[in-house]
Parts: sequence; structure tokens; C-alpha cells
Amino acid sequence: MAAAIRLSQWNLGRTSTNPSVGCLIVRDGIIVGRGVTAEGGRPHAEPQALADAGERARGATAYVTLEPCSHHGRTPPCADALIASGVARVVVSVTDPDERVSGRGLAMLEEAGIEVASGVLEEEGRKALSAYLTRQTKARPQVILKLAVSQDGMIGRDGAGQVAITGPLARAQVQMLRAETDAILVGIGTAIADDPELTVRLPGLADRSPLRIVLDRRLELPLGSKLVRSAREVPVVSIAGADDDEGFSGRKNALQSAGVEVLQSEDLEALLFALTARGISSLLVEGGARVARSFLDLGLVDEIWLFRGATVVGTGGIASPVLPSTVPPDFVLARSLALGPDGLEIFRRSDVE
Ligand code: AOF
Ligand code: ZN
Repeated sequence: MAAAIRLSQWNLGRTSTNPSVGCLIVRDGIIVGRGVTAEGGRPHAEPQALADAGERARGATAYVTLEPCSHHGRTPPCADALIASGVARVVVSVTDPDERVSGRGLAMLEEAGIEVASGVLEEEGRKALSAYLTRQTKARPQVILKLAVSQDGMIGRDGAGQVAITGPLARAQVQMLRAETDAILVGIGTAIADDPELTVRLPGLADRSPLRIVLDRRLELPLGSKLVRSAREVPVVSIAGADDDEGFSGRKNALQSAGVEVLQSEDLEALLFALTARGISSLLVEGGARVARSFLDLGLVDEIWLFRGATVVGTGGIASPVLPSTVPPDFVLARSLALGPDGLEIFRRSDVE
């Protein structure tokens, strides 16, 4: 199951609204078939693993990170495919909260005389499926807040544009995180001050950029910004407020002509709901301080990724909304690692799905 969970991570960020599920077919201690949910969510993991195993599936054990589905979607139920393959045993990590499934998949297998076990490595399985589980149970995407904090507790310098807080290893780690999330969000202040690209530029992963979202109440995103200039390659959505001020519709037209989608939303909760409806299961919030504060104050953050750099920002610094010592009490330290001269601490809300 540990191997199936690792396999499932391969398509993280590319299968929404579907979760990325891993499936291994094992016979006499040998892996004879492997499958992971395909890009776009179909085919599911199991039929691919079974096709890979072919006749060797007969009498084998299937390890699946999520309960096999029992519903007819774009393809027949995976439970039926497992039954037809002749596997003798199915081992599942997490049961599926999707109301079309929730227990029915396991029941179908049992009724067909297959030996079934579930809840295997469940904690690890739930972590791997956390974005999907959050979306299913909270009707909003999983929200990860990322902050890079200097030695003196700052996230940047006022009016200085992009300030390098961390080194290349930490930055590569951020790009990995981006590659696994469905969408990434910054405030208009950050978009103007830093002119970020918000794409994934790691070798081999460059086609995995998430949807880029700017909280842009008055539609001030500059037409010459890197975000706008690349909007036709990697989509950008500007989130506007109510269209009350003069010139709004002109700016809206200009952004739309440049390939930016303009969406109007009253508040963050409404925005998260709209993103859920679009199939976004995970959202990475990358700045700045005010945006981070709003998400935290509304209790909308599930994970905090706190990168700590060796840099000292000094005068004019923008204080980080969170430091390791001021992480809200309902968060627990889940992981910490060294990234060259920098460090990363990952805090997870203890009630996270
Ligand atoms: C599986 N194996 O690999 C995945 C499953 O839109 P559909 O028809 O693809 O159905 C989406 C649902 O399928 C999703 O909510 C979840 O219940 C299940 N995902 N199931 O058996 C898989 N990705
Ligand atoms: Zn399925």
C-alpha cells in the first residue's frame, strides 16, 4: 500500500475534479500491474493496472489507495472491472466519501466473493488524498499558505519588488508544490510589486503549471505584467469586486482581450465555492501579507508551508503574518526539513481531513 500511495502522487494536480489514485496488482509477492488515475481524471487507476496485469490478475491481490468506484461515470465501475478480472483480494486504504460510492464499492466486491480489507495505511492514504477529501467534505478546495520568511521575520521589503529570501533549493521545492496544486493565488499588491510568473519551470515538470489567480478587486493587473503576457499559455483569472468605479469596464475589456479571464466575487468564501464548482481541489496561496492574513482570519487555511531563509531584510521589511512561534494553535508541525542554508516547516491543521 505504501508503494501504491507513492504511485498515486504521480498525477497529483492533474486529475481534478477526480483524485489521483494509485493501484497495484500483486501476485506471489511480485507487482504485475500498476495504474494511476490518468490526466483529466479518466481512466481511473484500477482498469489501467488490470490491463497492465492482464491474465496475471487472476487470483492476485489489488492494492488501491481509494475505494474502487461503484458508479457508472464516463466508464463502468472499477468494482466491476476488479470482479471481472478474477482478483482474489482487494486491499483499500481510504473509503470514498463521494455519495455515489461511499461503501458501495466495497460491498460490490464482497458480494462477488472477493476478500476485502480497508483502512490499510489509512493515515498516509488520507494525506495523499487530502485535497480531494477536503473538497468532498468541506465543499471548498484544500488551501495551502506558503510564506518565505527572512531571519528577521520579514516576507519582503516595502517597494523593493521581489526580495530573495531563500535559495535555489527552497525555490525548487515551491515549484514542486505548484506542480501538485490545481490553482495558485496572489493579491494584486504582490502581482504588481513582484511581477511574478507563478509557473512551474522545473525540468520535466514545465507543463504542470496551475491555474493562476489574482485577487484584483479594482482590476489593476498591469497589461505588461508577466502574468498577463503569458495568459494565453497558462490561464490567468483576475478576481474583481463589484464593478462600481469609473473605468472598470474598460479595464475589464482590456484584460479580457489580453486573454485574462475576469471573474467577480463578493468575498473569499464565495470565491472558494466558485473554484470548487470548477473542479479546483487544491489552492496555493502565495502572498502577500494581507491576503495571507485574510485566509487565516477566516479559518480557510489547511496547511502552512513556512520557508525560512538565512537572509536579513532589515529596514523597510514587511513583517510576516505568521512565524513558527505564532502559528495558530490548531496547527501542528507535520514535517520539517533543511533545504541547503534554508529550512521548511509544514504545519497542518489538526482537524484536516
Ligand atoms: C476509482 N479509481 O482512480 C479514481 C476514482 O467523474 P468520474 O466518473 O471519473 O467519477 C469521479 C469519482 O470517481 C470521484 O469522485 C471518486 O469517487 C472516484 N475516483 N475512483 O475507482 C480512481 N480517481
Ligand atoms: Zn473507478
